[in-house]
Amino acid sequence: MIEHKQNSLKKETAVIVGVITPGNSNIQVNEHLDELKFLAKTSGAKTIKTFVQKLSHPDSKTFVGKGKLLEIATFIKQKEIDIAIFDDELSGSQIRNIERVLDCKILDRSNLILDIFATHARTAQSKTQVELAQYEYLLPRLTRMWTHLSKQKGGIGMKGPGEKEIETDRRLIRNRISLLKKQLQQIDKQNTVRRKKRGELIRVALVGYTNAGKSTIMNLLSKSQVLVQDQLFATLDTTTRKVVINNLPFLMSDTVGFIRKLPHNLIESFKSTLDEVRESDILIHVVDISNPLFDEHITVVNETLLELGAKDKQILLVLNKIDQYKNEDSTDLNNLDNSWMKNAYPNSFMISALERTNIEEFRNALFESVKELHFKRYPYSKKPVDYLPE
Ligand SMILES: Nc1nc2c(ncn2[C@@H]2O[C@H](COP(=O)(O)OP(=O)(O)OP(=O)(O)O)[C@@H](O)[C@H]2O)c(=O)[nH]1
Ligand SMILES: [Mg+2]
Repeated sequence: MIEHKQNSLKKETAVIVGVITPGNSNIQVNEHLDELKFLAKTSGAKTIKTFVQKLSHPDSKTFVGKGKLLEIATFIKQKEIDIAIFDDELSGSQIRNIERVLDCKILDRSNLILDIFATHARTAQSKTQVELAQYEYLLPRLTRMWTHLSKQKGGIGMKGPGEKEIETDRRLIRNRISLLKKQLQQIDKQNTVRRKKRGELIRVALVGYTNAGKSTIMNLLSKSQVLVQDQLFATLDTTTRKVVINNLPFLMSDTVGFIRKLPHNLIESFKSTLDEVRESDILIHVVDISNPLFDEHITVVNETLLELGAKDKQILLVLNKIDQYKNEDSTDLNNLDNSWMKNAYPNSFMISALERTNIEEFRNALFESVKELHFKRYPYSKKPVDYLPE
């Protein structure tokens, strides 16, 4: 795997840089930057200061304007900051221009996401997928990174960038990319065989924005012990467990979370991990309702599902973390059925997976959905009466 992982970011200090464009409110931008801070924290970096600038669009050469960049440079020099993190994917030339002024490590949102994925990957499949996404991200930006790569390959040993060496590295990367793609195809084949062997059970997948509580719900319903952490992308590999409600068995999968501006090549390379989502019968879309941008999160998840070709499934919407809901709009928390959230999402379930609030109601609804589908698909299996609650 490409080596710029958690260790390299440990205890490093960072500043965060974002722009407020006409379509976005200050509140929205601040939330986006808080999320970037959370990504930085998950990678092991400590954010010291956030810089924002109002612009009609990010500057094509330096992302923010020249004056702003100089202001950031002064701060970085004074405080000996290690990294400047930008809230958008930067082009190779933007990185070079910015680096010249700031004289520190420049990372963008995609870098951080790739970094976290690299650190959290556990299986051969996810490790291969992350490496593929990293190289695809690197390829168009190679002019800056080439020295690092030539070191990794050993032998080239050049001191400064030259087109010939960059071309050699490009070729090496392209070869590596095609090898990784072949390896992934092989892993996919094995996984498809494994999935087919599972037999005729209804399949349910937990999907949602990262950190929404998918794994917590998985553990609650399937009595398993998947990793739960207050971190972004704690889950990368899909876990599938058999769940039995009222004697009716079905399969439940916990999957990788989504995020806004998820690098496109990550979605591409994680498509096979997300086969479970594509092939499942019912999706449980888990939302962290305590996040002020939960509406936007729902949209991001729906768009990602669309991109994966999994939007037309039966979806149970679960508004989680009601215990932490910030009651700024005076919602009556004892009468959530009359709340604006319930009006906006009438078919949703409001729960707290942590405090186990309304879990039974949700479990019953899930049971009804699975049962209905089960008998539609297997009309001659056991009679419905066998699955009545005990
Ligand atoms: N307050 C509160 N916290 C919750 C609730 N459900 C989950 N959490 C916390 O939210 C954090 C993320 O939970 P996870 O279950 O790991 O979330 P996830 O959706 O699987 O996240 P990723 O795998 O990282 O995408 C953990 O710290 C959980 O303890 C809830 O109902 N209320
Ligand atoms: Mg998880």
